[in-house]
Amino acid sequence: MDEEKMEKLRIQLQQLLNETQEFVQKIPPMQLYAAIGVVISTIFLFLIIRLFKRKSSNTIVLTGLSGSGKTVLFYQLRDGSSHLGTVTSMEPNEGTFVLHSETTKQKGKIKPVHIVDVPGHSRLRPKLDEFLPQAAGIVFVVDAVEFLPNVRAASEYLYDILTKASVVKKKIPLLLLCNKVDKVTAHTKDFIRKQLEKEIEKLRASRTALSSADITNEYTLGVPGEAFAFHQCYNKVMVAEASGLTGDTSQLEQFIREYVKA
Ligand SMILES: Nc1nc2c(ncn2[C@@H]2O[C@H](COP(=O)(O)OP(=O)(O)O)[C@@H](O)[C@H]2O)c(=O)[nH]1
Ligand SMILES: [Mg+2]
Repeated sequence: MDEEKMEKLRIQLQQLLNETQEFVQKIPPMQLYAAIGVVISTIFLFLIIRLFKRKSSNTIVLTGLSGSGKTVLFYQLRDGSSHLGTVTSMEPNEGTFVLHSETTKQKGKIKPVHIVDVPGHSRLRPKLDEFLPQAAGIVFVVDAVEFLPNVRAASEYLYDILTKASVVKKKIPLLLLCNKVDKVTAHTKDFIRKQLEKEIEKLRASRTALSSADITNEYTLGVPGEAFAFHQCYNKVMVAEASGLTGDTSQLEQFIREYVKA
């Protein structure tokens, strides 16, 4: 029975092959060559496009003053837990992983994110220059509760980042992340944005007053004659809220996945 079927199939295949052969022979050779030419050049074009399309970065730099909650956020993104009590702030935490909230989806198909948590400690800031040039996005974490006592320091740090050549030239998007919103005393993100803009405005005035030899910042910020606002930056600056402690990191994850496509 089975052999009979196989034989039938074989004959059918042979017939199909013969018909195809006849068909191809009937096509004028010029047309055939043209068709082959089109196929080959299309393949070629695809290869060239692939070659020139630079491998997009998957690095997200988490930074901000010490105590703002970067390390807790890092663990929350990686493990879905804050690892409270085991957290130290002297070493950069670094890892390449699929976000914890994504692990329930088809894991193999999701592109991992390389996340670097660069401590805000001034001694470690050179670390930032190492990671910024390859960043797909920067997350600047701000403590929304203890915000006012730190506004000056935070603005200085943010100013330095926003005037770095690597950030300006590559237009690396920055997310101002107001963290610890689980506390009722947390300031709103609009308040934080406005205060930071005001502080940066003051910094800008004092820094441009310095003699040009003293200016270490590579680019100037904002529009001359206008009060500073984040929308004047060459790179996109967005504001969002989070709580690393309670695992409320959806806006942060949205930012990450906008710039590191899954
Ligand atoms: N209430 C609250 N506390 C937080 C939150 N995230 C971090 N903290 C606390 O803030 C402190 C500093 O956190 P850490 O992640 O070490 O900050 P880092 O120095 O920026 O890495 C720790 O005591 C955390 O428990 C948060 O979302 N809400
Ligand atoms: Mg830390």
